[in-house]
Amino acid sequence: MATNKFNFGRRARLIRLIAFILILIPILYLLSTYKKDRVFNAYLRSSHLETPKLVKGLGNFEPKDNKIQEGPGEKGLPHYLHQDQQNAADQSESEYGMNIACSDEISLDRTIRDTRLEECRHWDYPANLPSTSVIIVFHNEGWSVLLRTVHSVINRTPKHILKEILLVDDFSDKENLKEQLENYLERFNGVVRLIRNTEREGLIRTRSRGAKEAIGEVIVFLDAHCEVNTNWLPPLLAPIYRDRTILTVPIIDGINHKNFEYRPVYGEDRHFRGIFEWGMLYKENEVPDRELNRRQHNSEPYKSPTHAGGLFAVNRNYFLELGAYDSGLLVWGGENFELSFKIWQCGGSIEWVPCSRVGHVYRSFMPYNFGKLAQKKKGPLITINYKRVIETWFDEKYKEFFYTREPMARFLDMGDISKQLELKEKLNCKSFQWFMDEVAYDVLEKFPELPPNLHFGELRSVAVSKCIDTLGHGPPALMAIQHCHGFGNNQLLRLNAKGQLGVGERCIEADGQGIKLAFCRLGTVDGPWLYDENTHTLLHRVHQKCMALHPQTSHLSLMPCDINNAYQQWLFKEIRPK
Ligand code: LR7
Ligand code: MN
Repeated sequence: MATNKFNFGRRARLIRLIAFILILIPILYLLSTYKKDRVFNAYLRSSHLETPKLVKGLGNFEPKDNKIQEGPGEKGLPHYLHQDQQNAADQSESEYGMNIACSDEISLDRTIRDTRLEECRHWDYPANLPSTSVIIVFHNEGWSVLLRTVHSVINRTPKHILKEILLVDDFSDKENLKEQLENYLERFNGVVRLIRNTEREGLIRTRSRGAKEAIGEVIVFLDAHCEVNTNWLPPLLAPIYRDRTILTVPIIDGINHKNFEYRPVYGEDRHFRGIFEWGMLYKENEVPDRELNRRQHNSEPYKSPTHAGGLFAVNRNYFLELGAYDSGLLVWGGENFELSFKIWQCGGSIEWVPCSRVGHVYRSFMPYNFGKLAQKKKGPLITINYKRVIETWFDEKYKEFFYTREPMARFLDMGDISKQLELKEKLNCKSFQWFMDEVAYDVLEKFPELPPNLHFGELRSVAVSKCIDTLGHGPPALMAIQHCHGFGNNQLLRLNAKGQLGVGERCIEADGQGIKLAFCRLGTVDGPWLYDENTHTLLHRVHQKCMALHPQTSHLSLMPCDINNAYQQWLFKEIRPK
């Protein structure tokens, strides 16, 4: 019995031991493989993360191997066509504003240079980032450029975050964007969705439509000629994950419209942010120290007053709660300001994200017209858009700066903005002054408040009854004299109370060669000119000479003043939009 008992006890222990080992083996095996799996480890590290964390090794979403490929345009290098392809190149450039013939020879999956700061490779981001719809609106884009945008997103975005790519066709009429495009997209197994407008809506309304149709929690807008860079999306999503009222903007690299070279617009570690001048031209300015120093690491996001407009991420519901874009804005322009002012003044914020980089093709010119929407309007559409935006979001004082810089805008019909004002009221939005003081404090440094205009309109020579004209040239260029057309534009001059004579955002100055279009000195609003309303002469106070027209050559220059000489007499004639 005793032996039996002993035997039984020993056997039971043995069985327990074997069972224990049997259970342990798979556990040990699993642990050893998990150890090898960096993604799982990273997941363990970061699933609890609320905010990104700088780590020693590679960040959790970094690609493990960098693809090496050979071929035209690989690594983002420029690609040059052969001499005998010049015709095709020229033709596509005049059709699309970019060299599609060159793009056609470059792989849709080409590699590009990683242009990020080195530090960017070492951030862990929260693992459960919000699902994302990438929305790309397009009107008559070149095939290979549009599809390279799609391919780059597919290739460089973690699958589990990318809910869909939503293509919204704004009534293109190019043949290859019809059935051929639908067939091509089938290979993406439903990840890429295509919807089409039944009439031309312009990019602004088309984006709002895309936002409504999207199914992701976050929406990211891209122009239809972009290439996203390594690990571009997680850093854009991380701030939104923390706070749904943050709109994030990637740093935009340039893709050359002739040879498709991919390269950063600015040097490596200087940070820029979006501002504006008083005619509402978009500008970029080095980020003030006050903002930079708020951060711990140089690759962290920083706040920006505004952004270029095309590329950004935002929580979809938040965007829709803000009314998406003002639907009264037509086709192109100003929507970036509308959204920026709205977000900032109504409690949200905008961050630029150095670790997210996206390339964009800057075209040589705009290859499309504004369609029927523009024909219904009197005056330039973009200025009408700006007027809607400033009338909604600016305080009275700042509205005056806009009208001083764009005198004809006062007379433009901007339509009804009561819905926008209601929204501003409802959301209890702050004043523009608050925005200028707390967010856009670098704007007034660059573009000080504008003294009122003493005169604006065309400047007509008494002697020949023709007008001063820039001929559309950029500075530095000689000013010319032309038949007066009454539309303003290159003939719309203004003289302010501090003696600055300007056309658009440029200034008119004089030197030994003649009367010239020049860059206004940054941060100043004064100038040398004095107009005498009795003698109609324009005195240059520094040179103590007057603006004169040469009777034979029509050259404009400074001459010793002679108030009785009709070639030195000038009349400002106010003009109205036609
Ligand atoms: O009627 C149109 N319908 C469209 O769908 C006109 C255009 N589009 C599409 C077009 O195919 C493209 O995909 O809309 C997108 C933007 O149009 P672009 O590329 O002609 O605009 P852009 O790059 O010249 O201009 C910038 O300013 C615009 C103002 O309304 C938009 O905000 C653009 O998105 C914006 N682009 C960028 O911010 C990229 C960086 C450029 C800079 C600085
Ligand atoms: Mn663009």
